[in-house]
Amino acid sequence: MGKWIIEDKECLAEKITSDGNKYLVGNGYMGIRGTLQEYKKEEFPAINLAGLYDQVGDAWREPLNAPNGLYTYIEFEGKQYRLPQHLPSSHHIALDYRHGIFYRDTSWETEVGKIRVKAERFASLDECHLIAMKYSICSDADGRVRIYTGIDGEVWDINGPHYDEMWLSETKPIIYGVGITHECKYKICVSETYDVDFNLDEDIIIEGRKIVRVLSFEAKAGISYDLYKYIGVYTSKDTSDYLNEASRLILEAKSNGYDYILRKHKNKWEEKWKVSQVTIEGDDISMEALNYSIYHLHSIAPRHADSLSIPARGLSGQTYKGAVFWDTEMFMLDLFLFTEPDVAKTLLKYRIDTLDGAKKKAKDYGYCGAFYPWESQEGGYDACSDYNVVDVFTGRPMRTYFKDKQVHISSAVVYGIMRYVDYTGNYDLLIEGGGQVIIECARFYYDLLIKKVHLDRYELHDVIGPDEYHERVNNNAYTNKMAKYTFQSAISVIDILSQFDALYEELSQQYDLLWLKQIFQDAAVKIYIPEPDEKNQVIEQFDGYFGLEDVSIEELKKRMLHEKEYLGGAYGIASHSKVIKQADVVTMLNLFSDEYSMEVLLKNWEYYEPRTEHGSSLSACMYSMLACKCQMPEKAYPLFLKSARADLRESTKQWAGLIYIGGTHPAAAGGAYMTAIEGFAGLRIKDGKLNVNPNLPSKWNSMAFKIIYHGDLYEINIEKNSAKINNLGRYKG
Ligand code: IFM
Repeated sequence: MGKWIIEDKECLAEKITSDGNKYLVGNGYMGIRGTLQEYKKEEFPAINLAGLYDQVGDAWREPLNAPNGLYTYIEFEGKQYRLPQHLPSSHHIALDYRHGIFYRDTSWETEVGKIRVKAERFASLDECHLIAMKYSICSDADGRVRIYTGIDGEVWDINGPHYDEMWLSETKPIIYGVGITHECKYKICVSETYDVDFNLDEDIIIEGRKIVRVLSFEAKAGISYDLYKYIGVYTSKDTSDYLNEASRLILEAKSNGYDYILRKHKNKWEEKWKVSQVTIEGDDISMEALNYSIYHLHSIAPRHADSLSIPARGLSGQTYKGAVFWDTEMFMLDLFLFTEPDVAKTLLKYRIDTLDGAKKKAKDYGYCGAFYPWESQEGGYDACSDYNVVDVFTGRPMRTYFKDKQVHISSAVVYGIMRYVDYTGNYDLLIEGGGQVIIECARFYYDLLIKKVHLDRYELHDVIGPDEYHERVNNNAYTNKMAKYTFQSAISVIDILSQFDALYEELSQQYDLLWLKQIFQDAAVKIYIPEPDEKNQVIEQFDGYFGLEDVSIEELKKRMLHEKEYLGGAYGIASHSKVIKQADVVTMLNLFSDEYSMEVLLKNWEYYEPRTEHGSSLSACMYSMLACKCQMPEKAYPLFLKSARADLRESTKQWAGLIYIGGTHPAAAGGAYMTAIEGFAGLRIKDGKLNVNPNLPSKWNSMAFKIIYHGDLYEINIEKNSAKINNLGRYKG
């Protein structure tokens, strides 16, 4: 089964930020960055919370990091040993990504031999408010050890501090750190208690925003002293009784014991893998990267809520404002749809519950219907700024139009809901508000349509497609096609809902449904969808794209005057060229591949791939999937690995000027999963049945995975020359 472990033995200060992402553990309620126990805010430790945000002053609103209840370091014979200040003689970190457990093992030389710290920790998948840690110390010589352990309320923030106050207190045997947020006055409560089976003296000190226990004992050489820490995280958004709940939880955990809660946590992970593991024979690198990607998605799946989505950087911190983009529906959703439909429903319910925000946004721009936020936060607030990029030459913020013009975001919501209907066979989500979301999105696109008097067709002007380098273009093929898809979806949704009398009646009070069907039908027929060019079969990305300068990416980059200059927008050097940031036409062809000939798919892949910078981690998987559909698995393979290894390679962008923009890349992780399942295995629904059309890369001898479709669990085994789909019966969850 392979090792399911990633590890690192180097101790390099510059890897602190990327390790934080790569070694993340989480359970959907919180993500704990893979940093060390002794790290202070300068080293970016974070217990990042899902779905809670705060704004201080005019800075960007961002998600919250909880007070750090893992905070721990040691002193031996009066001298501190901690990273990054004290160079170790050996250091090893590891992540068991089958079970979401982070390990460290560090030794330092002291005057009388070595002192070694070994630790492991996890965010329980069984109990989302619970973190547990085992911390062991062993020295070569007898000596006085002090363990400093407690809660660090000096939290790392990008745009903080978010806690106006930090209450630190002790009610034996528990210590608490409760932060009160600036904007909504949320109380973020962290409780902590510990257990040891040896004698020690204990003091508690409060210094600034830290509450720390000082645990002292005489250590004997060669004996391992184990400290078990239990940490509870509750917020006033979870319950008004957050303090009692946080206390009850950790006392119960302590009485059950570390091994017991670890076992329960591991069992939960095994349950996930039973359905979601993808087995690849012949290529361990792919198998590791793919399952590691799946691990990341499981770690951030909101199982504790029934209406919550996943931010573009998962739960790895505050970059990208912790906001939800189209990434969730278009890239991450499929894993959950195929292996845990309840989570897929939770993600989509978030869009249903934020419909009012989307309607307000449309209204603010002078349109009807629902225009979803480009960067959605709590309550459907659009966190996207009008000035998303800083001009490196003038230091001035640059006007960007992502928020105003990436209108394709609403169609991503529609796509997600319709996909849920297709794969689950259930109308529950449509009935619970999803139907209305689709109608509102269709109304929005209808309102955006433009008709030139001499043409009997509708157009969409002044938009930004997935390729963000070319702003404010007309007739972006992807956007127009997705708008058409939205009209068609709305028509079928109105038909579906007509089967539910009470709901249909209720909707009829708000809308003239027959008339809407008519106008959507007209729009779906008449909206202009750029066709493949007769000569070369290539679809023009937007009006005028073919007339732009055809310069290679390499040549273009030679023109850069600053290594961090932005290539898109009004003055960007890519804007007037054919160089694009990420898959655009290719994304469209992927989604609608059945409607185009193989020749068109291939010609467009060949045309756009060399012109695509893959400047976004969302890009490679789309090219990879389309390459599979063009029966080019060898071309698909490196692009698949690029996606699957986005968080393993440490080569993703971590800084933009002085702003930390690193974090995990769950859309790339989801894209890797889609590529494996829908690309290499070629899974799709045909005539209401699951179908595979495999195209394995030469290194893969076979591939096996499971899928939930219409409530049944299927096992799919693919060999070089054969494929089997086996129905295992009703999936009981
Ligand atoms: O949603 C993406 C976008 O397509 C490219 N820039 C980053 C966003 C978040 O991942």
